[in-house]
Amino acid sequence: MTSPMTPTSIELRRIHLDLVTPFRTSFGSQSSREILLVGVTTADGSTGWGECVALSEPVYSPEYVEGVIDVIERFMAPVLFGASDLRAANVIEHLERFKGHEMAKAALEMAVLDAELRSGGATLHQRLGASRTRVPSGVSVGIFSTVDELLAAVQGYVDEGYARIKLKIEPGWDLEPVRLVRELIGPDMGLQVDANTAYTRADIEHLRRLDDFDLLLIEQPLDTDDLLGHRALADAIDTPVCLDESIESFTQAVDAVDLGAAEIINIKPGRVGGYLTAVRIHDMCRSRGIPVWCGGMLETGIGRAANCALASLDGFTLPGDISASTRFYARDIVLEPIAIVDSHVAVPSSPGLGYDLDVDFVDSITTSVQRLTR
Ligand code: OSB
Ligand code: MG
Repeated sequence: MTSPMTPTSIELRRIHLDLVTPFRTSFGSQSSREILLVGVTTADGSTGWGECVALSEPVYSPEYVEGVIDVIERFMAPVLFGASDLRAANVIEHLERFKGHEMAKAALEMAVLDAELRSGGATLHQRLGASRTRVPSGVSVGIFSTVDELLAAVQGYVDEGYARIKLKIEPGWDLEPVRLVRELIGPDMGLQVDANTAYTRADIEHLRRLDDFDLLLIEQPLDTDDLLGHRALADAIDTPVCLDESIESFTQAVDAVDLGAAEIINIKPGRVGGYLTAVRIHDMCRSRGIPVWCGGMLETGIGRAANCALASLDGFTLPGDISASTRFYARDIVLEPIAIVDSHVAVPSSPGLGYDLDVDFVDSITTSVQRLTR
């Protein structure tokens, strides 16, 4: 049992990173990433960092960077400063009064978890009780203006050693690109698609044509709140239906499985309110035979290291969106960038979430800092 801590300051640090190449999805195109880092320092002097997965705009989920800063500053930080028994395991409980804002809560829990693990000299991997020491690395490939550009990009990722490919799709960019990529990578490589809610129930017959390409899954084709639509789709097609945006809590995960709306779940710790809730969803899915995999949100090495530890749990039976740092960034903010060796990423073995910050580089890309104190 770890000893409780008293948080004395919380730092909200916004950084800006350019992407190595624009990333286009059905909800938009981005060429840079604004990321909120949340640092929690405790009375014993230890500091932990969390990486908030919120995007700059509320186009993937309702949360966005500026809103996260506001809700933490106005509501969440004061509650944590008032806590004398703070542990990673009760951060979510302390913040329970506040509805939603899972990404803000997750970032705070993540920072406290990092501080707790560091002061106890333990790794996240040990804390979660995971056994594997490396995880297969999948890559998420955006939408391009031409199929030639797409095929060149996919070939590049295959050459880098990625274990599976995920293609972003939308109406007008689905059957043909998927067919050509399947042809390019051959029948044995894992291939899946992600629509980020771009389709409607009227597209079920169309989406059934994806069954020809032996996909591992189709991720979030319909609206976030359309669980029954996903159930209808799952009944109509052979490709397994996987939910991402729809799952924002443990209860929603249980309901989606009960309803037959989720045959597979993409677990993103930031989206469900943290790593500890992510583990609960993993355990539930494992006991019910629902495969899970770890999603990504264009994280820096902080989130990537932690995702890697999470994905080393036994129920993560499908490759995650756990790519190398170089997939999105020329230079990562951690001293040891995440790299692919033999199609896998190694689970970090240093205390805490498993990274060491490149402090000077972080300073050089910081666009704003707020330091909240007790
Ligand atoms: O839907 O999985 C998604 C990135 C931002 C927001 C949503 C998604 C994604 C990705 C990128 O697909 C995954 C990654 O970080 O590798
Ligand atoms: Mg997705």
